[in-house]
Amino acid sequence: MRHFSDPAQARHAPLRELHNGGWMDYAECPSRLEAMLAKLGPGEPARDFGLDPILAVHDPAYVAFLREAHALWRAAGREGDAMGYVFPVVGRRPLDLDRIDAKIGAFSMDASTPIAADTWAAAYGGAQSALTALDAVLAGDRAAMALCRPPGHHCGADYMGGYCYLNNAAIAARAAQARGLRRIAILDVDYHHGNGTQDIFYGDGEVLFASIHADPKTDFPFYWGHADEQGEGEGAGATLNLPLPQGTDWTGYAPALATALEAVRAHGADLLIVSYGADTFAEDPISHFRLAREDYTAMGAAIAALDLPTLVVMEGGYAVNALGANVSAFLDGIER
Ligand code: Q9C
Ligand code: ZN
Repeated sequence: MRHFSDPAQARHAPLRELHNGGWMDYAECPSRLEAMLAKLGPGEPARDFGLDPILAVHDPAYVAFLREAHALWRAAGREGDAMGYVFPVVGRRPLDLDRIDAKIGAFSMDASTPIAADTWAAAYGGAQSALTALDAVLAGDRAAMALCRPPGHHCGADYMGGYCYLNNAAIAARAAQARGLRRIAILDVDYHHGNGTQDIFYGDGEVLFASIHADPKTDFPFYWGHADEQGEGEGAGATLNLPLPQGTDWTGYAPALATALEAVRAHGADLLIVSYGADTFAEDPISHFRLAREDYTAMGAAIAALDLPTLVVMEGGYAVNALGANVSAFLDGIER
């Protein structure tokens, strides 16, 4: 299977994140990309499809903010990474506020998504990787992988969060629709619920969002991903959340996967987009499932049995030393 990435994706390098009230090294680190490339080989470079496919998902004011945030931070006399500390939980509205701290809060859902000097370049490169891999699938490849980093599934149309700035899976889904594919399924197997992707397609009956993730009662992002969230309006029934308890291993995971795959089949999708996270791995440092490497091959094979054109988009996975092998195991399964 061909894979795609952009060298700019390695330039996003926040130093630290707020974790349970203290500072820790930033888990979503540049060496994640290096680790995948070391195992999978250099792959192919992303081509530049421009801003339009990004703006088909994300609010222009949010994109403008992402592009200027770090410069505004520096202009305010700050050092290091731009981070917010005030969030308009109630009454968020388009106030025209100039102070960088006000802008960050308005465009974020958490304080664990810092903006460093090259964050925009990396996020932009990752989105282009997703679009390039999509192009390979639309040109006839049965499957292709975008080694996106930073990841995308936590950010919505106008907010960042959970290490995510641009929603690569959503951008690819909308681009596929612009090229004539109507019915699309997004299967999210990252450890965390893909709240941003869910938000973007919540009222859209053409795009199924099915997610298997740690129960948000115990895990980030807490406020999304509960089983009773099933879509609204035209999208009613086109969101499927399958939360699982901490400690879940393949025995508990496989039935949920079968349920999700049955929903994808029933949706009648022309294209499958997989938001793949390797943070379900037993040794992941910030997560609490117990999948083993060979489980990723079984997961890939079960997905491949759908026999749908498949775009795989990288999300999380923080056991960096195991990341390349875990991604590779998953792709082996898809290629069976
Ligand atoms: N200790 C993805 O896997 N953690 N994002 C917040 C808490 C955020 C994970 C800090 C985890 C986000 C794409
Ligand atoms: Zn995750």
